Amino acid sequence: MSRLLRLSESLLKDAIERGLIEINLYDMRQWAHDKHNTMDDRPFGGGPGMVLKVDRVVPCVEEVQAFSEIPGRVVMTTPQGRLLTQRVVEELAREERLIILCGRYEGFDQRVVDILRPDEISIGDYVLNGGEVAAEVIIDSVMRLIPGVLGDENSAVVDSFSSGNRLLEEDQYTRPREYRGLSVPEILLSGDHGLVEKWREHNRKVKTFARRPELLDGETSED
Ligand code: 6GU
Repeated sequence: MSRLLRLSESLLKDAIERGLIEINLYDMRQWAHDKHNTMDDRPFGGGPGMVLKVDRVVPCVEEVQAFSEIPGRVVMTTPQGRLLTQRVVEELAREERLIILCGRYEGFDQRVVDILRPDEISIGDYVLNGGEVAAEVIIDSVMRLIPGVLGDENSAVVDSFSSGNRLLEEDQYTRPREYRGLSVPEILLSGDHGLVEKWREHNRKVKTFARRPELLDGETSED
């Protein structure tokens, strides 16, 4: 539950207090009505690990959906899901309500997917112990696109990876002008805004070409 505390930090806390977003956390174990609160069981066919039970998870999600008139889009965090990109984040941010289902250690019985038809999402090609971190990543990235959440309405628009911007951000500098023999590029001190913008654009392109050339290919598989 300590993860929940992170949700109350800064930007998110502020957005909640201002009524811009609402976040509720539910423990699926509350829907396990047997005396041991069993949520998972051994997989049919054998093998390691445990499987989250369909007759626990489905009633839980359906009940949570019924708490509001808007059933909400069900998102499931899973390494088998489609990759979370800014495009996907923008798509999720358009939803009125999201229900993020996250498993821990174990996977879900396939019938959870068959019944709830969740939007299965992975946050990257690496292994996490549980979906909570992934859920937090989803919340963080989606939240900042909700109008009013960020102080500056424009700041989300110019970010790297927002729609229409497939370049990495340029190098940034502030005072001092020189530190350990490293100087700030002269152009940034010139006061010539046109020249500064040209430098930034060039810097973004060079940086993107060096680090993430695939971003310059234009249309990618997720477009
Ligand atoms: Cl969404 N969940 C888990 N458990 N591992 C992951 C992931 C999600 N995305 C990448 N690895």
